[in-house]
Amino acid sequence: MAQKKLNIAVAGATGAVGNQMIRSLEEMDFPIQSVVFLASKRSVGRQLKFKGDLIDVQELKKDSFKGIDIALFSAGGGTSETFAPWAFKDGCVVVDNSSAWRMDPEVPLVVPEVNPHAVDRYTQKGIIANPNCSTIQMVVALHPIHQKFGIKRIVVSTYQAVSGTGKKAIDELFDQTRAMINFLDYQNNVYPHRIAFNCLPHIDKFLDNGYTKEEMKMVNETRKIMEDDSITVTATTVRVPVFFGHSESVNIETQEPVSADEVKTLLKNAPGIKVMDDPDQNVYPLATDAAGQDLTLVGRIRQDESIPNGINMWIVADNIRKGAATNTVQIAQILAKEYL
Ligand code: NAP
Ligand code: 12T
Repeated sequence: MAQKKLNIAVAGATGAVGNQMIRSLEEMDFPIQSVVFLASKRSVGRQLKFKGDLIDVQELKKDSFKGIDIALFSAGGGTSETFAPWAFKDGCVVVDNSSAWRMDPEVPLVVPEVNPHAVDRYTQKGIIANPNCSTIQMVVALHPIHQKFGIKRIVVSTYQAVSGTGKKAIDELFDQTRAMINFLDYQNNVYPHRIAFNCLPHIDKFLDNGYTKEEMKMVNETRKIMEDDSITVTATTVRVPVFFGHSESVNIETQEPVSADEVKTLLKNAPGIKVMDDPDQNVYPLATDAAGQDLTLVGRIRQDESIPNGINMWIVADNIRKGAATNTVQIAQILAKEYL
């Protein structure tokens, strides 16, 4: 039977993530009847391309969701908080990219390679949350290891691209880099310090415990997606002068003994992953390999020789694709195929 075609809205369509959502809907051949592109008042009058047609951008309003089956949201946390309940009132399911709803016990938090079954709880609030970008790529790589060897503890440090912060941050890295190499003055507008030729151990707000919100998202979201509160996680999240692609150094301690070769074999056969691990040939995943494609890349897989059951690895993905837009469209695909 042919799949039912759906009416889809993209809220935040003019942003870095929204633009990729539109491209992913096209690339992944989503079953579409109609599309509506929503953004702020500022964008009214703009047009965006979809499958060769030019579509007018409309202002996001409470009544934007009448007749819409699924709305993909990437217009900031406040916008999601305000508008997702209005969408639900009109029978529209929201797949939300912001952090607003992720830890709500009535909202499933889904990575299709890890917990696709959680989608079935979308009926409670009409919202499915898309996890944080750094968390998504980490759990894609760690879930198969957890299933087979049991992960006790995760220690992660991230090297995150500026595109995670949106269009203005992409411009800031570009403008500062150009200013620096021409010995000109530069401005810090998006980040509190210069990001060009620098590393900032600061992503999202600082909390009372000394961690940033981004670091605590990695702790809490990992446990929710892997459905195991016994896993302990500690994170340091760092912004680096890279445009696209988040990289992560990940150390795990497992319950069962595990070798680097076993992990390589396991991950080579796992969904959504490409192992790139041949140090003799200088093969390991780079942000430049990850950018523009949808797989999570894993390399530098090796024994942690400081503990009995430990592994180190390097995990890289396109933060705007698998970290945001692609994962969101994959969730919507599950909804379209199995629930709507
Ligand atoms: P961006 O490039 O700055 O784009 C922001 C988008 O939101 C634009 O389309 C903007 O419309 C729209 N918007 C802002 N305020 C609005 C309002 N009051 N009403 C309607 N639309 C509004 O940012 P981005 O990088 O695409 O990120 C967008 C959001 O996605 C973030 O705030 C975050 O919640 C989420 N995100 C999640 C992840 C993740 O880890 N999964 C990663 C990145 C981003 P205008 O063009 O009209 O201003
Ligand atoms: N501040 O949606 O700046 O949890 O890279 C994702 C990325 C928040 C989020 C970033 C952020 C999120 C960033």
